[in-house]
Amino acid sequence: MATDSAPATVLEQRRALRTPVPGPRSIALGARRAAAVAAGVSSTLPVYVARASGAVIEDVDGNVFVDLGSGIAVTSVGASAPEVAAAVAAQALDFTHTCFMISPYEEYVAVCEALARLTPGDHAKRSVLVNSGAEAVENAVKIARRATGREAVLVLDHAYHGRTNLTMAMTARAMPYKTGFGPFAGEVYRVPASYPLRDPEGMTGEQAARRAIDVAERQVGADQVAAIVVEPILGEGGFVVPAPGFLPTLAAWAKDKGIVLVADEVQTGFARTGAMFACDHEGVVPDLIALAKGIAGGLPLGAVTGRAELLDAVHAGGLGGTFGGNPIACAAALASIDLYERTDLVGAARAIEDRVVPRLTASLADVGAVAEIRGRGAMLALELVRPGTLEPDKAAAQRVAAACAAQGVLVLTCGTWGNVLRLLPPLVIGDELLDDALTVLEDALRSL
Ligand code: PLZ
Repeated sequence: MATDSAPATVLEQRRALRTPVPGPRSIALGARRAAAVAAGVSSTLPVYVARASGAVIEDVDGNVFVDLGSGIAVTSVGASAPEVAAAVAAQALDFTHTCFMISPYEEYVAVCEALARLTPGDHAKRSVLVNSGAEAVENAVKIARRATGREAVLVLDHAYHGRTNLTMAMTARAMPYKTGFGPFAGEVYRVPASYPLRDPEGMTGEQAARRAIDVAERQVGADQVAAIVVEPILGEGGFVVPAPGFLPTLAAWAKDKGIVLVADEVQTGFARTGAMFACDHEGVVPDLIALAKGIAGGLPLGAVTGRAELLDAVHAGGLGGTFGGNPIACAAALASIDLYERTDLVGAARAIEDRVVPRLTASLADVGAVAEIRGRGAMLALELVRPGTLEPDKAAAQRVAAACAAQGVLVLTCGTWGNVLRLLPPLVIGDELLDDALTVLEDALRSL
């Protein structure tokens, strides 16, 4: 596989506004969109993209935005990373698809080898490749059920696992993900998460885990449970880092009860949190890990990696899909994984945390709406409340995001109550660009 073709367009890493946001061309495209695209698909910042590179996005009106979203934690290696673009181009010229279930190819095998090497634990591992995060989570549940012969699945409050029928059932928040879309898949049971800002003061991670285990044992029974699925840091639910000890206590309980521990690292995976996987921060070794997003530098790919005896418990033909592990997506993954390792993007994520957290902590100390600045690596968040209370303030988060957008900084929100601003820059963002975006964010928060 050749990766030495011409590099993709590289944009200057600088914010620039040439028109109001959105500009006239984006407005015109918005009108076409309204007549052609389903209303159920919405966009955070309705500017239409012409090009993107590194940590900037240029729209069709020539406005250049600082990207603090990475397409929801996907383009961690940078948008249109030249190495990824070259690998994609080379693979497309070799062959675009055969279907791995029909006639296999080396790229799929090489991605599975890399995942076995990179994911937590040194046990024998196997992987299956799919197209999305939701599909990865669904397959992890299928594997856990087949391997254990049990049916129940435990999930956390505030969880997000996807939009397919099973993963909707596993996702906590009704609006916009579930409302009107039932009936949902059965045998999914929700237990409390660890949410330090909102848990009783002083509650330890172990206590929070015991609270979850108690619900599971009373309402389901440990011997009925195939899997417990956890996001090591809650993603869409608000970038909530559990209290130390929460994950290890759940892991120990799962091990003791023969329950498969599934880490949904779709959002936290691939260097994002300042470790290759978020489980690494607490030395937790999941039995299965669900991956997607950052795995392939922007190409659609997902994976389940885990204990060989679990993956291999599934009968031949029980896992797969037409496009799963598409060769172009695999080539992009191999190029991305090379970048994560060779250019130390784990270190880059830590450096982003070190640059952002002390600065915002100091500069926003007197902004009463900011209840907490939290997160790990380049997965950081600010939870907004009505000053002096813990009452979530969604409107404030939306106002800040809109003010940032108007100034050329793309900031996403999240959280069960929609009141969390999240920062997910590409890990290659330069210091100057990051500082510039933080100034815009600080100004927006100060003028609340
Ligand atoms: N698991 C932890 O974060 C995707 C979805 C945004 P897919 N999160 C962003 C939206 O509104 O659709 C996600 C995740 C975690 C699973 C998924 C699902 O990944 O690739 O979107 O299916």
